[in-house]
Amino acid sequence: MKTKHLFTTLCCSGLLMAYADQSCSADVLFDTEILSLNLSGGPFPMPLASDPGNALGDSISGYGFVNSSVQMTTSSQRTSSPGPQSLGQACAGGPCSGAPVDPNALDGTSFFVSSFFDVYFDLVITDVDSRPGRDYAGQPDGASIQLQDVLMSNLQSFYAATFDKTQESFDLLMPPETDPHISASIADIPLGADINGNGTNDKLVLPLFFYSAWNSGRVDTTLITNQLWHHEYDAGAVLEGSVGDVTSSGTVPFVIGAQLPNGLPDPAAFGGRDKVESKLVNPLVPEPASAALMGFGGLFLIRRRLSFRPRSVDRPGHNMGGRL
Ligand SMILES: [Ca+2]
Ligand SMILES: [Ca+2]
Repeated sequence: MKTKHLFTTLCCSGLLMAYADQSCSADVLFDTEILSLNLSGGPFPMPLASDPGNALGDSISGYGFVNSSVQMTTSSQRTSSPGPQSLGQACAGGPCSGAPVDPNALDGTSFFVSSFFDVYFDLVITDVDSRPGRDYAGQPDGASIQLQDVLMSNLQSFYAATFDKTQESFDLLMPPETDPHISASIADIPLGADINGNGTNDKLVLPLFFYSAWNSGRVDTTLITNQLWHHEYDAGAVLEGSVGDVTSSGTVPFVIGAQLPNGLPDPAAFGGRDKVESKLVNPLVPEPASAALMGFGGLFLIRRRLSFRPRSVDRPGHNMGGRL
């Protein structure tokens, strides 16, 4: 996988020497899924009104701006005909072989973590602009546009974390707010209409999605000890995009959300409470005590099998036409 290859290259190159010594000797791999996004905010000026003559005075290339509220959810959250899941992986150390991990041995180890998600999301963009002429092309005032199953692949974050055997997902997930997930791909969404009236249908392009899990307000839950966790957190995001002819690379820019003075997404502008699931891929090295117990259990099982051998039993799952 392209992203996994990047993990390995980064980890084992001189670029990350501070972490390489420890993290290249072991790896911890998680399968992840964004279970829910509940991002909302606005109003944001969206270039979705038809204004070829610039009657509104501030239109660009025939696209007029309409103040709009925006809601973003994962496509898998839809109650009616849910869309694809938003899956990902997070690799601490590497190369991520999925070899057995021993939480006791790794406790306190510094790792460099690389995380990605392929996000399928739905956007609902609603006209909240009551000014004359500020309506979506061909729509009445107050209309909503729904865009479903938009794919933003390879949303990536790289960050440092320290393995803690007492914490959910060993404290390796989610990244700190200062290391947002950032898109490494472009979502291209045909709108099926010619907004600026130049004879060519238009599309909405989203080249940048910038997504931060806030440090405060995190609630992590263990579902299965050292194997499965849920992470709930406050999030902020910025989506930068443009609207233009399907034949162009986009002409009129827009921004959903806003950046704080330090450059991070402002959750007050476009944010919400989101949830991620993480599942350990590596098998766990058994605790010495439970390993011994398993040994005794195995012996007991063998003794039982030996003692029951003379009896014939029905085995419906392996029925070969008669009694075994
Ligand atoms: Ca309107
Ligand atoms: Ca057009």
